[in-house]
Amino acid sequence: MIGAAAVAFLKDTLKGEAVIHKATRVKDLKGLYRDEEARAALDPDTVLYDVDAHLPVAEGTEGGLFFGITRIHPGKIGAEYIFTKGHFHAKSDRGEYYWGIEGEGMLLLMGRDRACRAEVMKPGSLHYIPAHTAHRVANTGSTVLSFGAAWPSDAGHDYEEIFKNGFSGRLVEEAGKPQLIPENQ
Ligand code: M6P
Ligand code: ZN
Repeated sequence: MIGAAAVAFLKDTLKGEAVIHKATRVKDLKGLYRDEEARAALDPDTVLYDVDAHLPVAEGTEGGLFFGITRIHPGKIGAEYIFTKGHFHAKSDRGEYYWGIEGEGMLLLMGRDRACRAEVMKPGSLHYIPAHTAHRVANTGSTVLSFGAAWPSDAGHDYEEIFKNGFSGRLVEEAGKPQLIPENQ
């Protein structure tokens, strides 16, 4: 039997069967920005980034894969570029791929030892996220940053650790350029 694919992947959107859409708003990022006052002053319902994800199996299924497209709005909260919450995987030994589609950004990678590094994201850049490594993306450009992701369906998300201890590096604008500033290393 020959059939049409159940999902369409068009540049930076996904449409079709088993595709979910999730928006993350100012109120979901409480305590994560260096300048909490600046965050709290914004409309809590403003969307900062959103994700289309193809989840063909139930979350937690061993041996499956998930695929997502994330779009992050440009801008800063205080001096810090708008970013994703960031997470370790709940099953910490699971890795992930990210790749740049449109716009400019930086991927922050932090190991369990809290050593932090950043990789430049741009259209066509491919990023391997090793196991046991927290990952967060910041939009350092002036247009929407979109990136793809593929991860194991049993990886899960551990946000708790990030809400508790944060990342050990922050991407802030200094003299008009992104700088990686160490924090709580
Ligand atoms: C990528 C994947 C998803 C993740 C999303 C947003 O699409 O890594 O698993 O949910 O980015 O990132 P976060 O969950 O850290 O807000
Ligand atoms: Zn992940």
